[in-house]
Amino acid sequence: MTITLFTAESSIGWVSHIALEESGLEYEAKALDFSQGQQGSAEYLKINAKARVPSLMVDQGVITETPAILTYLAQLAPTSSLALPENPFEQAMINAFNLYLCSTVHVAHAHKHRGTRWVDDERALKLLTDNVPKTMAVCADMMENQMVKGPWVHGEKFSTSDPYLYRILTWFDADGVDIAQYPKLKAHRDAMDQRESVKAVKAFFHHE
Ligand SMILES: N[C@@H](CCC(=O)N[C@@H](CS)C(=O)NCC(=O)O)C(=O)O
Repeated sequence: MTITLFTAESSIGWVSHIALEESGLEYEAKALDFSQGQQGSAEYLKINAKARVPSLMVDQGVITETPAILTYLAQLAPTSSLALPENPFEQAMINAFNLYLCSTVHVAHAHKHRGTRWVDDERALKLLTDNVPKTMAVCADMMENQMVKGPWVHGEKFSTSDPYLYRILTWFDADGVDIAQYPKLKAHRDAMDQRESVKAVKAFFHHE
């Protein structure tokens, strides 16, 4: 099977990219240039009409939405670090965490640069942006105190939640959240930085 990931440098596409590296599957990554508006090009809209990344193109079609891509990759690579637990409750915990990141934390972050998705009034836009350090800190508190077990999100076993949390944590500094206030989250980001999968994605984008 041919697997192609459409991603972009400053995007949530990193999560699927790191997961592909963890999976051991063969794939190709293609980076869109947001500064050129390539996500809205006629060619890309045929792949993903939502004009967003990531999109994962496989033989059967195109998968969008990070949690869906992660579950798919975990099922394709059952002997990798992404492997889903057999226990349905443990699977639900992974889904619940990934969906919290998708529906709440990523959306809180998007208020910083993508506020025009919701409002066009200048003052309303400024209020949305100004609120980002506060709303992201609420999410950080929730993850630190209620969700992340450590060393990985769900405890001793790595899962798809770990690349996802990592990407969100890389946004903390720019979002005005001091990660030093969150020991478990800080340790998680540091541990992920040591993984070969993360180093490979950084190298792809010529980071560090
Ligand atoms: N819910 C989607 C969100 C995808 C998304 O919002 N991607 C952003 C990058 S972080 C994007 O493609 N933005 C392009 C734009 O807004 O024009 C997912 O989790 O995959």
